[in-house]
Amino acid sequence: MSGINYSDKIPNNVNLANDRTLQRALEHWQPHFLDWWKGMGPTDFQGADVYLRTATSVDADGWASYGAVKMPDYRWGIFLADPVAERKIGFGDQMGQPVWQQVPGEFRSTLRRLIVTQGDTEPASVEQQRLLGHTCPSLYDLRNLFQVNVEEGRHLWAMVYLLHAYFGRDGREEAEELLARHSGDANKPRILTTFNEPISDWLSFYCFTYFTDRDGKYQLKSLAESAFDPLSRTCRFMLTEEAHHMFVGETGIARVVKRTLEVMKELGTEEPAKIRAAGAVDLALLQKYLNFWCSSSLDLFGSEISSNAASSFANGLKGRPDESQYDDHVLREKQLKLDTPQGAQDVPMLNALNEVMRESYLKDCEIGLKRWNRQIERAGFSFRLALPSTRFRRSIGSWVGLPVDPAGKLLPREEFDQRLHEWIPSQEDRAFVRSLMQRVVEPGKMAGWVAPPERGINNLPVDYEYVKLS
Ligand code: BYC
Repeated sequence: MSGINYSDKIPNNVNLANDRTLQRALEHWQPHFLDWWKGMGPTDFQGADVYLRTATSVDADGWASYGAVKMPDYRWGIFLADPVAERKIGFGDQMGQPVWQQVPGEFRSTLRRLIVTQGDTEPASVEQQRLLGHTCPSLYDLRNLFQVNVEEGRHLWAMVYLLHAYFGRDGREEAEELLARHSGDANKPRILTTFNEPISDWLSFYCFTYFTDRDGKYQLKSLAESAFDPLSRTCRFMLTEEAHHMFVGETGIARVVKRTLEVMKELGTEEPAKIRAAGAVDLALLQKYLNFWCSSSLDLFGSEISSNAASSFANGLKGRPDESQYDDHVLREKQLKLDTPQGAQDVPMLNALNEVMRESYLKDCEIGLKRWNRQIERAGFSFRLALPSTRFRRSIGSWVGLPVDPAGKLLPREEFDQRLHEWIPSQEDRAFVRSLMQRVVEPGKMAGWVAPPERGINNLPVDYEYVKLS
């Protein structure tokens, strides 16, 4: 990459043009990233012109520049939100002291682990979604998928920038490893379980962007509070992009609900078999997908009782989302009552922070549920969608592996095993959903199982040719 105009090729606000160390690290990593994108990114669409937004600066005009781009030519950039003058540490035992512009030696490995864990999820999600383009319900959806994919790629760049700029040789090695682990790979899987689940249909994609990207929002918000200022600024900018990903999920599920309600009205029935026969997703089936992805995403917050979370908070590495909304930012005196299989237990608040975060996440998840249920109510049907209990299907924490139903009730193991597919999709359910996934690529046309969106992207009409297939 020598002789390259860095600002043009790699839009950035980190002075890349004058930073030889960073340039050298990127010269090595960037070709590996492009190989990874071509090998593990969206299959067969590398030559298509996609109507994408690109971040070219962090201000209102530049963070979303729209235009037709071939994905391998996408300009993945490196951006930090503007610095806050004289920013002070906002929580933990060093509260009130100046934030750090460099990594303190004693927190080096913990910070690196947090950044690597965050970074690992970004390419993982692109890998999980790589085949979806073949079964897109419309060009509008196809474009949204690719927008999400290129931005997850940019979020990987954001974390790699931190590794390259602040963690020396081991940071460079970790950056290579981020391209070497692969979602679902038996030998070298991604770090967190949810990111090894296949996303082989669009209903899963909508659920993933609703639930799992929302976990991303909460994790990024908590890292945006960090005393390590470059991490805070990086995450703050990533959050502006994350909003669109959750929009794709929330409106995607709303469009599925809308179409299903139309079919239910046309046929005058709530019977799943008849709705399926008409080529729509019955609401009970949608509920199973919500149960699956919500419970899987709940695991991403870690254990309810966590000494890792306690020390990350006390040391100022990772705060609570929107830390300023709380009164007490040190938490040495507080306790939280936790609901465990052994009964209610008082736990030092510092050790219960994963749970605090999980609870605020769930409140945010409820917003979409309320909207979708309002649609159902207005259509005159009695079915209601709900979030599963936090005890259901847990793979980490005190409820791990216990036979609890989505209402939170502990069942005999045998009954739980027998009834599991009343609550999460069975092979048959998944096969049915896959059968609906027929590719629709005529501008303005939609697959039969999902309603059109209310509006297009960036004020363009819904029938705009968002992806020009080559
Ligand atoms: N799977 O003390 P514990 C996103 C490990 S999504 C496997 O309970 P802790 C995105 C844990 O590492 C946001 N392992 O939890 C969304 C620990 O291992 P060690 C991703 C797990 O450490 C869509 C041990 O179990 N960002 O951005 O307080 C598309 C005990 O852990 C899991 C982050 O996660 C799991 N689910 O918190 C694209 C932020 N959970 O250290 C992108 C960075 C825990 O004993 N990561 N473990 O070997 C963190 O903040 C924390 O590491 C965790 C866990 C929240 C993951």
